Formats: sequence, structure tokens, C-alpha cells
Amino acid sequence: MAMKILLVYPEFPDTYWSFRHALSFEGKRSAFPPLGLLTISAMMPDAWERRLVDLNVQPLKPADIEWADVVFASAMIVQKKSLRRVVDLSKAHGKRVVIGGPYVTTSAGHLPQADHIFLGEAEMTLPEFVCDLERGEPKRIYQAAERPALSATPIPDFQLVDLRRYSAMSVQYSRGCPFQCEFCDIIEIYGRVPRTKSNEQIVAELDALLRIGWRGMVFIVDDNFIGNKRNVKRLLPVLADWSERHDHPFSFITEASVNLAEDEELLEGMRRARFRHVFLGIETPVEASLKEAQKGQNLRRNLLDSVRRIQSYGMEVMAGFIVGFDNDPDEIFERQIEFIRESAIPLAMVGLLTALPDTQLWRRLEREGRLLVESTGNNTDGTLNFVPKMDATRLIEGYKSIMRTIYSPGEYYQRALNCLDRVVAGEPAPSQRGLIGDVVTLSRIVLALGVRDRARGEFWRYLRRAHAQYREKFAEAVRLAAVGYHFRKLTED
Ligand code: B12
Ligand code: SF4
Repeated sequence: MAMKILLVYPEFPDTYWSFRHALSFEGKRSAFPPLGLLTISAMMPDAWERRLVDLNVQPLKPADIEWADVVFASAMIVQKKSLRRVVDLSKAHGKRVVIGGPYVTTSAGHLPQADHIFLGEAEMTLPEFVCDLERGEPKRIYQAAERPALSATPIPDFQLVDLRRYSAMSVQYSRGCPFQCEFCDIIEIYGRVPRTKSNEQIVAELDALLRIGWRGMVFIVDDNFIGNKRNVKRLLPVLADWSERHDHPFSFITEASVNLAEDEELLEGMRRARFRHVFLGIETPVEASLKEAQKGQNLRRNLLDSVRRIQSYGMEVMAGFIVGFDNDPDEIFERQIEFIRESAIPLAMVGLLTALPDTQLWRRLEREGRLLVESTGNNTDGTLNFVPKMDATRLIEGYKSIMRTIYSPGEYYQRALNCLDRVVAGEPAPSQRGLIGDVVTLSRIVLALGVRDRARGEFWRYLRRAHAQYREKFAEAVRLAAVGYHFRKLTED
């Protein structure tokens, strides 16, 4: 039976992660495409016609819904309002609606009225649903019995994506993480035994991206890219050789645990394969808080040394920081600011500790009677969903003071310069947009930051220093200025 399938990705609120103010310079609408939907699309029968509407790059038109037989939607908690609107609208058009993804998996209690609900990863359950639907007996709930081997994951349907709208493409190598951080929902959703794809699968995905014409940044969206060190050490040389053979069409960005800094082979492998950015979960420089968070992997070496070591392999370090641990001392805000300054991490994602559903933290706070409400899913919106040890008003004020300080123009530009100083230059990063596109982007940035912005004096001083001292990294310097502008705008808002 041929079916028309509409895949809908709900809208994100405007957060630090949306990169909205920086993306507009590039003429892009969103940073990354919705890989979960592209992946489930590839599990559907070839005869089913598929379309993607990502609300972060285009509106959902009534005609799109009218066209479809079935609407599939995926969401994180932070997209729950928009998901509800998508479901209601599709139901109002009389459509069958299927939902899944991390929000649906972790919050089964209060979901919108969809016809079919997928809990967990869909590699085994979606084919079952397809059969049930074709037999006319689809179930309401599909619960993955176990976490599937990623050999069952098909090449995502990248061709559904309008490449012009995104600043990077995504691939996934592994799911899960071996660590046990108390606040983390990754290990609850995807497990503590990292499962990886084969080298052949990854190469086939990169080939697919190349075939549809992508050039530029590729985000390896793993929870912890080095979760399975043995396998990743086998992948990295393959990745480097593939890049070499294809004249380096991509540079890579990923997420990893801090113990990356301990492993020379991994660092060298990532440098060769052209990893340019890595996001680390640093969380806090306070030892007692790291212990409380069960983040032993961050206690093994000096954290500042670890960051410096990774930067010396040509990777800009981005990192997550958290305030609100029970063990945070009174001077936590100054200590976080100091650490971020000294580590030369331009993009520091600082958040308030959040109890996500069904995490170890959630369970502890529930036992202690400290849970307040379900999380908004956005740990940077200045709200708390539990009773902290520190006075709540003080905590929120302190959090805001960190953001105001680290994204003030002087502080940010200095950090960006320090980062340029430490990150050893690699070959120029490939660009999807070509020279003319790059010139247009540069003019937009100069107009916004160098003419209209009240901090234009600092911008020009920064550019002059970057040009004089780090000429070979000038494009990177401009990119950092643009992203810093996004963070400052949001902080001011
Ligand atoms: C890439 C990524 C992002 C990208 C988004 C890219 C995009 N457009 O999708 C960026 C960097 C922007 C991002 C941001 C955020 N993210 Co994010 N992100 C991820 C990450 C690392 C990978 C997502 C991915 O592509 N996975 C690959 C696909 C294949 O996996 P999947 O989505 O789970 O899909 C499988 C199943 O779930 C299922 N499925 C999924 N959808 C559907 C739908 C249907 C109908 C069906 C049948 C099945 C199904 O089938 C797939 C195959 O098995 C995940 C972690 C993870 N491992 O998934 C976190 C994750 C999704 N993010 C998370 C969070 C919290 C955020 C932020 C709120 C962070 C913050 N603190 O502010 C922000 C919010 C964004 C915003 N603007 O406000 C949480 C969500 C928690 C939750 N329970 O909702 C996760 C799980 C990680 C975490 N614990 O921190 N994120
Ligand atoms: S290292 Fe990151 S992904 Fe792994 S358990 Fe800790 S927070 Fe979760």
C-alpha cells in the first residue's frame, strides 16, 4: 500500500542552542537537520512517498498536512508546545499521527493525543508498525523491547533536506555513554553500553552526503564520541583516509567526555580526520560538585590542562557548565567565570542544574521531596524545577551574572583571541557557500557588529588584533565574533 508521509520537526524556542542571530549572517535558518526523522524515514518502504517539514526552517502549511496520509513528528522536551500544536493541527485535518523521539520516550505521562506513540529507538518497532498498518491493525503504543544494534540503522534520508537552509549536516556514529553522571538522561534513554555503527556504515553516510552536494561542517551527534574508544580508534584512520581521498570536503564537530585529553592516539586521530570543534561536559571546576554529580572522569586530571591539550590538537573546545549543585560554594559564580576565562572557551553553554524526567537526579530529588515541576527542557531559561540548597533567587541572579559577564563584549572578544592563540591552525575549513557566499556573510557581519552594534569599537579592536596576530585564522576569528554576538543578544534579551 503506497502512503504519503509527512515528517514534521516542531519548532525550538529561541535559545543559545538555536544560534539564530549568528545563522542569519550566513542566510541559514537552522544549525542542523532533524536526524531522527531522516533516520526513521529511511526505515519506511520505498513505495511510501516522504516529505520533511522542519518548522525551524519553514512553516507548516495546511496543504502539507492535506497532502499526507500519516504525519510523523519527533521532539525533545523543549519542543513540547510546538509538538502539541502539530498534533492538534494534524488531527483537526483528520490525519493519523505518530510521535516519537526523546521527549515522547521520557515523558509518556502527558503526551499530546497522537494515534501512535513510539517509546525508545525505532529500529525494531517501526518495521513492526509498517506491517501492522498494512494489515490494518496498528497498535497505539510501540515500546522498543531492547536497545537495537546500530547495524540495523539505515543511511538517513539526507535527500529530504534542503541543504541551503542548514549550516551543518549531522551523522551519528554511536549511541549511549559508559559514564554515570547523576543528572544525565542519555544513559537512561540510550544506555551505558555505547553502541557504534560499523566503519562501512559511516563511510556510506558520508558518501551519501557528498552525493547530495554537501560541503562543509558535519556534526557527529554522538552523546559521547569516544564512549567506545576501541571502535572509534578503528574508525578515525578510515575517516582520515576517506577525507584525503575526497579532497577534504568536510570538517567535523562532535561531543566527547573530558578524558579525551588523556588519549594521544584519539587526539591525533581526530586531528588527522579534521575535527575542528569538540563539545565537552565540564560542568564545574568545583571538585565536591563533580563528585556529587558522579562525574569522576572530570576529576582525573586538571581540567584546565585537559582543555589546553585538546586545543593544541587543532580543536576549538566548546563546553557545558552547570550551577545549582548542592555542593556549590557561595563563590561558585566567580569560580565559573574565572574558569571559563582561563580555559579560553569562547562558547560556554552555562545552565542551571535541571532534573530531567527519570534520571538518577530526578529520583533522588523526588525521594528528598525537592522536585517542583516538569522541566521546560531548556536549562538556560533561568527557571528551576527543584528546590536548590542555595537560596533560589540568589542562584538565578548568580547564574544571570555569569552570562552577563562572559558574554560582555570585552570579556568575550578576549576569550576568542586566547582561543585563536591556543588552537593550532589546520587547513582552511571547507565551505558550502563558495567565495561569493562567504563575502556576503562577511559583509553582513561587518554591518551588524562593526557598524550597527554599540560594541563596534571592541569589534574593530578584536578584528585588528586577530588580523595582526592570527592572520591564517582570520575566517575563524570572524565566525567566533558572529557566534559571540548571538550569545550576547540572547543574554541581553
Ligand atoms: C544533535 C542534538 C541537538 C542539536 C539539534 C539538532 C536537530 N535539529 O535535531 C542541537 C545542538 C541544536 C541540540 C540542542 C538542544 N538539545 Co539536543 N541533542 C542532540 C543529540 C546529541 C543528537 C540528536 C540526534 O540527531 N540523534 C540521532 C537520532 C537518530 O536519534 P533520535 O532522535 O533519538 O531518533 C531515534 C529514536 O528516538 C526514534 N525517533 C525519534 N523521533 C521519532 C519520531 C517518530 C514518529 C518515531 C516513530 C520514532 C522516532 O527513532 C530514531 C531511531 O531509533 C541528542 C542526543 C541523542 N543521542 O539523540 C541531544 C538531545 C536530544 N538534546 C537534548 C537537549 C536537552 C537539548 C537542548 C534543550 C539543550 C539545552 N540544554 O538547551 C537544546 C534545545 C534546542 C534549542 N534550540 O533550544 C536532550 C533531550 C532530552 C529530552 N528528554 O528531551 C538530548 C537527548 C541530549 C541530552 N540529554 O542532553 N540538540
Ligand atoms: S559524560 Fe555526558 S553523556 Fe556521558 S553520562 Fe556524563 S553527561 Fe551523560
